[in-house]
Amino acid sequence: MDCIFCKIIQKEIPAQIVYEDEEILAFKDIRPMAPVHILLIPKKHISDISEILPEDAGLIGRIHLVAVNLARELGMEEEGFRLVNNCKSNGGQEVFHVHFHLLGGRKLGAFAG
Ligand code: D5M
Repeated sequence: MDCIFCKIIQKEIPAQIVYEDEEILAFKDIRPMAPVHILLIPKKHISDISEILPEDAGLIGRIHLVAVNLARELGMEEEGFRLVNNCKSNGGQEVFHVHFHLLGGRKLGAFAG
């Protein structure tokens, strides 16, 4: 499969991995928009959030739990952070393997897009 994030999961291309379990991977974004910018992905290839199925609900929920745990570990719990998903063209999605951006470490601007 010609998916850059699947290649990161398979360790075919390098990434700065900050968390991994059987079904989730988190790694630093290559183009950081904030002092903390981590991408969280399911190892299962799902092209975008509009493709999730009822059976993916637990997986998507666990990704959010991992994001919050990472935010806590990185000292962002008190001041807060942002967790973002971009979906398809109008949402600004560039990589078609569903992912969540965990952003923080500074005061982020109002989200207008
Ligand atoms: O965001 C896609 C994000 O993926 C964007 O912030 C850059 C990041 N990206 C692309 N390739 C890599 C690699 N190889 N490592 C780490 N991060 C990467 P989107 O929501 O699709 O616009």
